[in-house]
Amino acid sequence: MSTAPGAVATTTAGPGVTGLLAGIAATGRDTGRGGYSRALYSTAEQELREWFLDEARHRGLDTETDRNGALWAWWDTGSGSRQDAVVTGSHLDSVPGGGAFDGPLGVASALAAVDHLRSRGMAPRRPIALAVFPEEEGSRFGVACFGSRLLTGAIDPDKARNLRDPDGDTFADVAAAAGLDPRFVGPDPEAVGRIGAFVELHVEQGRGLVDLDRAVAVGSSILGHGRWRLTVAGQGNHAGTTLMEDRRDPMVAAAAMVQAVRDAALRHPGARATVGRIEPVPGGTNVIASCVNLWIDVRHQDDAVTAAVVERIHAEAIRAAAAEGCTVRLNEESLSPTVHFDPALRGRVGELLPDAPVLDTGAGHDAGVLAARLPTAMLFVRNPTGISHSPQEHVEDDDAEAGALALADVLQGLAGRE
Ligand code: HGY
Ligand code: MN
Ligand code: MN
Repeated sequence: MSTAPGAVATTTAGPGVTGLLAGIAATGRDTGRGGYSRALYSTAEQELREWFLDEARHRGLDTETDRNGALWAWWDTGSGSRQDAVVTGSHLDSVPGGGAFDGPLGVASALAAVDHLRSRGMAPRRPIALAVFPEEEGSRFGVACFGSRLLTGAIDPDKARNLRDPDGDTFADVAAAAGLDPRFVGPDPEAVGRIGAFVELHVEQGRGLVDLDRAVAVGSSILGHGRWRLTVAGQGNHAGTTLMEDRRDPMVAAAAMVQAVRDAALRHPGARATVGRIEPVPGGTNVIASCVNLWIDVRHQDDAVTAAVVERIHAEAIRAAAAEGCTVRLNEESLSPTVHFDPALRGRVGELLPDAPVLDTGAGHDAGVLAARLPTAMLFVRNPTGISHSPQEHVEDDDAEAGALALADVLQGLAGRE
């Protein structure tokens, strides 16, 4: 779908990142959990999609939604070519009860950076595109950076079509309801081929910039990370009529596994392992579960250590299941190796932002997936709480605007005329 932009004058005093984010502050608020829940193709996420497309068209950008559901907004050079583009953007979906900035800060900053460049009178010598990648959090279909994996062929399209959300709906059905043709999801070499460089601005999901007392950093690497599901099977039964000695309770085995996940990570300095989601089936207060699913997130700079932690967890899970007369199965759901950003692009970004420190990140990003196919870089903006994937995630207004200015400087340096 491509929508020719309306001819709209841009103003030098754009709304800024703060003004742009204020426009979506009410969208997808989660009154139960706090923060925001903006799952892929939920009403909230669809509203955010429209918000982005409207803001982009308002800036005279040519917008399109690609066959994987990613959004693109083009600032063309007038040559008719869309090759070697400098692309910037992030995601709009969130984790359940997430913060206001994880994803949307990068998208709003891209829009604000266009305003800055327009106010500087810049005419790009390379096309500039703003991009929004769907399902970065993998909160609905379980695969991190799902949209950028589809785009780059890092996930099999059939596997993608058949992924199911917690309600049991397949991605194919959900995507079709959102207007995609699921037959065509999958690698898009033309779209990837148009990108000369991708620069993602993101809220820092830690305290690095707080400790350095700086507003903006340049990214160096992304920690390798993966997600696995443990399925523990026992004997479902009645909570009142089943004596303790007659039980094969998968919830008890799962409790031991949660402990084992933590213990396995502690055996390897720098490793992180988390159980953030556990689902007993059927999930009744007066019901001994027949099965329990628990998802583990394991991360380490060294991919071999990540594998060793998972192996240890699996061995301990088998032991814990057997102790309760249960069985356990481990399934890998997504895995991303540690990514070091393109040295040449990172060096150029560093020249353009000479005062910005360099930070690695323990959080995954679409820039990490795209890095397998093209030069990518990241900018991080200070988060005074250092907390993320939580309503406590925060960015001060001045830092948000500093991030957009830094992004504008990078885009001008990469795509502006000398
Ligand atoms: O999970 C992550 O690291 C990212 O926030 N999606
Ligand atoms: Mn996130
Ligand atoms: Mn993110």
